[in-house]
Amino acid sequence: MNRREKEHDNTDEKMGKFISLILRHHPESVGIQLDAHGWANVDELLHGINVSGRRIDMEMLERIVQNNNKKRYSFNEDKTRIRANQGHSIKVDVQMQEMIPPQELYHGTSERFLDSIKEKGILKMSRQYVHLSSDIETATMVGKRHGKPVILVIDTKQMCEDGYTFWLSDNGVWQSEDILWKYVKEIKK
Ligand code: HQG
Repeated sequence: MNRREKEHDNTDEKMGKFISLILRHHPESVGIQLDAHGWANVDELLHGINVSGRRIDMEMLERIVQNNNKKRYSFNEDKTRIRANQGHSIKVDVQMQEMIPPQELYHGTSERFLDSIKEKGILKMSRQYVHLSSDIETATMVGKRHGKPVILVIDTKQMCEDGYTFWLSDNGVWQSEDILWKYVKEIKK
């Protein structure tokens, strides 16, 4: 990657984070609204971002959607609408698929949250769902965002037997309701 491409990449990454913030948490920050399924109008989004003082065009947005390392966003078929695939705090229904998970999944968190999680369980906190990873490596990355990472191994098999529902987002992130501590079968530090 040459210097110009790197700079590009940097700006795309920053803009991607801003777009996540808009599409998951604060559409009003650029004066737009999402529909019931989390879709934003692409023209309105581009306009709103440009009015906020940042510079974006359709080409940049397409590049961000295409290159995003976690496939965080999707366009509709004619690219007139865009939404985040998961991670919302605002109440939208992105129509995730209900699915039977593998026998165990992983929740990456920080060591400093452990006592509280032991007492109250793994809670959704500000998001719509608890987020679970299908591999330890990804869970470690998630945990690192909050401090010293800890991986909680979740007994999803038992949860399914007990009637819990799981969903898989379009970009492969497992989601559940709050998880009681008794379903944590191992702590990996
Ligand atoms: C913790 C990223 C105290 C929970 C990732 C987590 C993910 C508790 C934090 C997605 C608790 C919430 C979501 C309790 C849970 N007491 N702390 N009882 N229960 N917590 O960011 O799962 O890169 O809302 O363990 O990859 O870290 O943005 O959730 O540490 O998929 O696309 O409270 O965000 O995706 O933090 O991350 P978050 P998360 P993106």
